[in-house]
Amino acid sequence: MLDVTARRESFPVGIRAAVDFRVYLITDRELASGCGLLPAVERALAGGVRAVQLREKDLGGRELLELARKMRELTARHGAKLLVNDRVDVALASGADGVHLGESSIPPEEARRLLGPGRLIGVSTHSGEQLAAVQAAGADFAVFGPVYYTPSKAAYGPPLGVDALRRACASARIPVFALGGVGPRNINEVIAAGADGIAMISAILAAEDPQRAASEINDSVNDAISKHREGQEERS
Ligand code: TZP
Repeated sequence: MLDVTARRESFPVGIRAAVDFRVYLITDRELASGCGLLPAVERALAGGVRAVQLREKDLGGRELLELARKMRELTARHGAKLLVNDRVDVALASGADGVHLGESSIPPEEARRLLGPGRLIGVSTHSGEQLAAVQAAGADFAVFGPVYYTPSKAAYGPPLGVDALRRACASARIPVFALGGVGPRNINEVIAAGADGIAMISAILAAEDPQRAASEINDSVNDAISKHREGQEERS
């Protein structure tokens, strides 16, 4: 297995530069803390989040575009990336940095044809095979999960577990973000398993103070990555 530094160096140079975030915040306005979605995201950005996926699947195109434009304004102010779930048209119209595709979305190759080379394509995956397939199809990064039980999405089926994450990361040549029940308690575990970053909804958005939660999670991810790299250097 490649160590984490060698694995990262094996990523295409463009991907290493473009996927420059470690905490990927996914929106769900049903779960946003009392203050509402935009203020909660704004606090998360103030706490250090540098990538947001707008994922409000029940909104029609017009409403989603309106929200995407507001998110674009907020994320740009904080130097953060914005990806729109599933909707390439809304991503383009809002000036987002890219799109996030799921199993029922158009394939990554088609999204790339529409978006061009300069925008990001993230893809949700649930197995090592899917991860290999989306990598071959030109995805810039993958989200893998659910790793743990997640009360927010029991519909995603049983957790895949940390061993599945470890196996998927070991052969991936694009950054992998662990998703599903990921939060302060298990950041060290998913980073030690090889994840390049983490993705989450509730650990930040449903927190009483999304700014503090984001800032603590950001620090923990950075610490976990440094520790993991040091551990690997000592062993080699
Ligand atoms: N896909 C797999 S699990 C999940 C999605 C969108 C939800 C994760 O939510 P949380 O609150 O971070 O566990």
